[in-house]
Amino acid sequence: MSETVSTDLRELDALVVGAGFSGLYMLHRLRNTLGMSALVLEAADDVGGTWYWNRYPGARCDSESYFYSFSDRLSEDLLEEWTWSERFAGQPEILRYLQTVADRFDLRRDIRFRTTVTAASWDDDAGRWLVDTRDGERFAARFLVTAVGCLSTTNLPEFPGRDSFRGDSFHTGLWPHEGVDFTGKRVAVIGTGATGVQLIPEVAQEAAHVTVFQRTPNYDIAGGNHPVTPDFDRKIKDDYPQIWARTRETAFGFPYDVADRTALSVPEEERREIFEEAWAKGGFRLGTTFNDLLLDEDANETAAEFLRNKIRERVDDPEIAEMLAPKDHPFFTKRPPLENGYYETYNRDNVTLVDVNKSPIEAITPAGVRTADGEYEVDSIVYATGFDAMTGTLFKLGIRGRDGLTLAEKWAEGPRSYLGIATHGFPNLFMITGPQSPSVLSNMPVSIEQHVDWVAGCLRHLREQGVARIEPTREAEDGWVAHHDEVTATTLLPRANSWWVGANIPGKHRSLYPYVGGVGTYRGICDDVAAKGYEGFTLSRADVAAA
Ligand code: N01
Repeated sequence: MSETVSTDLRELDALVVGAGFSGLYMLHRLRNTLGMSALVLEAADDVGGTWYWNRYPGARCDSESYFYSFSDRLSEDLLEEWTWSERFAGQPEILRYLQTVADRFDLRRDIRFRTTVTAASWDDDAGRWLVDTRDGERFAARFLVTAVGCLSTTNLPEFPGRDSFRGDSFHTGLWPHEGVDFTGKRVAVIGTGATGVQLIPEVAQEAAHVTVFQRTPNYDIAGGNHPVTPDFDRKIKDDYPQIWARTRETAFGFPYDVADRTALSVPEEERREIFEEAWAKGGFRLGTTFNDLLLDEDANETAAEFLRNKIRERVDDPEIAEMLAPKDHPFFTKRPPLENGYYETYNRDNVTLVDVNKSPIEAITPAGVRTADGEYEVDSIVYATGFDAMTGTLFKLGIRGRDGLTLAEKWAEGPRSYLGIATHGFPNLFMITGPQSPSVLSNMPVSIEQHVDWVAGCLRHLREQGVARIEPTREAEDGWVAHHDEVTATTLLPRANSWWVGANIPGKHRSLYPYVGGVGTYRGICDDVAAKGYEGFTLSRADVAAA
């Protein structure tokens, strides 16, 4: 395949937006496997995506490092050579890993850094995408792949007076590279999701005082982080073929599956022991102890109460413990944070918890944060307020399809996709971990690899068949959306005001954005679509498309 460069328009086989896990692996497949001309456009000045931007204190992955990485699909040698230092690796180590991948596979030469995409329009006559950047550059490519991550557009709530604050403010998703010294400072932290829960214990050790503004308490699960021993590392490396095989078949992309038993089928004492055992192991295993925790309210309540009691055991002040113990939503209907010493942080003299559900934040003032109960004077504010997830960044790309409609317009009433990977009206567009795919309800690298490999297989098929255009049919898309909604309705997930359903962004359409049917099941569906010659897609040959 060819690449031609003219003075004002660079023509490629494929353009990829984003150089995190998805974009790096996509580029590797496009260029190194398929021999296509490909370019990645990346807003940052280095690779890493999420792990480039989220440098806040305590940032680490919540999946165990040994399976939060590329699998043998990328390189068996790299798996053997790379050794993680901690059970849950910190941000600097994961960023180093992604930089290593970029260097090892010589990816940087086809990544354009400091390049923000502002528009992408389908040119139906020429059968290509025209992509514009903030600096006025334009690129053309037959295929456009979004690899923008699911959590890459920050959510900064519009508190009245936000810009009047005299001190320093930070969003965790745009953390300064040089770090922040909170020594001796009075710090407000707004938000207690997975990010706040990682950050708060770290800042509390440094700051003079931390005031935490909590709107909804979460069911935080013990992380149980610890260094990786050489024995454990060797064992994992020896087991890798089985580990990866398991991650591809299980519900959440972890190498362990959900136990095949319901919570209430087990006597109370035995159930508690099962929870205790999972708790002691740490990480998301607690969510896999019974197969109906996400389906049945009574079953769910057993896990919820177990976790509330853990909070009560660890927090000295019973009133604060009750403030931290969630009662308004079932367990795992919001993403449970993993914590390492989070609850004990509230036993410190220099930490105050404020319930902004009871007395909401009314304004940010020059001196700090004002709630209905009074003003909290601080030197710094940390916004751990999350992201406009899954669609925020896709919409910002200004993607305009065949009929001139933007993706934001098409999805005004919620995402409509086929398999979460493509959408009718937008030919030759692939979305890595797009809405209505397992994405954020799974171990991300596993789902990323599955999508990238599926797209690469599809592009190979198109080339072999002389196909110039691929687009899902409206019927296939309607079918997928109906299936997605049907599976969603069997679960408790719609019950919570989570970012999974878009509830954190005022005005955002409420629906479950990721697909909850399970990683293994989903993979089977995608493979089946491919095996049937990309069933549900319209494939047009070059001569037909041009006619
Ligand atoms: O964001 P969040 P996050 N007034 O949206 C609160 C992933 N992650 O950055 O719950 C007051 O979860 C909001 O309150 P509420 C992971 O998938 C992964 O923490 O909406 N409060 C909540 O407490 C995670 O789920 C890792 O009522 C307001 C907080 O801000 C996702 O990223 C590590 C508010 C936002 O929590 C997002 O987590 C960390 C307002 N107006 C994160 N607006 C890894 O393991 C929002 N809040 C890789």
